Amino acid sequence: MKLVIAIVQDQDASALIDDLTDHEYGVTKLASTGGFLKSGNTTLLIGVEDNEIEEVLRLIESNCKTRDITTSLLTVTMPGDAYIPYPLEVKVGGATIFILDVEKHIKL
Ligand code: 2BA
Repeated sequence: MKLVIAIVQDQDASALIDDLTDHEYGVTKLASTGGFLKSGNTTLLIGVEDNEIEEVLRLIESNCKTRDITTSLLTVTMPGDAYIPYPLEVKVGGATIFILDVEKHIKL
């Protein structure tokens, strides 16, 4: 068994969860925050059998889009110690995925 940890954008989470649930995968949604942009994203925990990984990856790929996000995280220092926000464009997503081996799965 594997645990899929998928970090996705909030905008994609709902449709992805519906799609996973329709295909009878169990999923847990966690509210998370990206370290770089310091903005909200969604982390999904999905426990699956080894032979289901490919289908789960396909569902994630079909629901998660790559988006260009413009942020003003970068600042330029000006004379007199003034900081001017400088727009920075980053591509976010579709999804950041980790797949872990599960030693044991217990339901009590
Ligand atoms: P954030 O950390 O907020 O990163 C958002 C986007 O900013 C990233 O998109 C990437 O395009 C850019 N970015 C991140 N760190 C950067 C840096 N040091 N310099 C320049 N640009 C940078 P994604 O790669 O699609 O990542 C989306 C979210 O997935 C991340 O949000 C973070 O929450 C998570 N993530 C990505 N890689 C991870 C990792 N190795 N471990 C844990 N979480 C990760």
